Amino acid sequence: MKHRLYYYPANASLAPHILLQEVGCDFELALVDRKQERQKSAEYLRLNPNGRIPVLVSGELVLFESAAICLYIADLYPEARLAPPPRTAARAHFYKWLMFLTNTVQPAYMAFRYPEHYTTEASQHEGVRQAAVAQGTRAFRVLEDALSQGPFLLGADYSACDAYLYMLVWWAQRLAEPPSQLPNVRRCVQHVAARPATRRACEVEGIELRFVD
Ligand SMILES: N[C@@H](CCC(=O)N[C@@H](CS)C(=O)NCC(=O)O)C(=O)O
Repeated sequence: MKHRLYYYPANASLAPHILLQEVGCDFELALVDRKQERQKSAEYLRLNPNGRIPVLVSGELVLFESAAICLYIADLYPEARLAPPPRTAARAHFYKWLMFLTNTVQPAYMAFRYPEHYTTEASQHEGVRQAAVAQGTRAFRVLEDALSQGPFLLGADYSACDAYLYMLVWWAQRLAEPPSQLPNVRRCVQHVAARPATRRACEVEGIELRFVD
């Protein structure tokens, strides 16, 4: 089955893109030009009524939410071992980390990056930003501890969670004290950056392959 990933460079499409590269399946990328606000076009809103990137189209299936797309790819290509087998403790931890990344870390970053979405008062933007940074810092401390054995979130085995973490840490380079300064987080994203699939995804998107050293 051929997949089509609607993307914009370095957006929330990056983690699903890395995973499509990992599994080596037949897929194509469709650029959603954010500069032209194409994510709000009637055509795109039919795919994702939220007007957000990414969307994956696989035959009849139209899927939004980056983490859901990652889970779908991991399940569709079990031979790529992007997730532990279902009904195991490792699989439960895999769910936990992916949900933590998408429910806690990603919204904190979004509040830092787009405080105007979290308050109607321009005078409160800085406060929203500071609270978001504090929340992100707490979350990354939890990840840093979890990565103490490492190098990946599930220990020795790479999984879709690590691609997701790579995307978030890539974004977070904008912070004054980015999480890539945390030694275990850095080791993890370095391992992800060293994977040919990550290199290809960054190359194709025309974005920097971060954390190569
Ligand atoms: N929870 C969604 C969030 C997606 C999201 O925020 N996408 C951003 C790009 S990183 C976007 O499309 N922003 C454009 C907009 O909001 O108009 C996901 O993970 O898929």
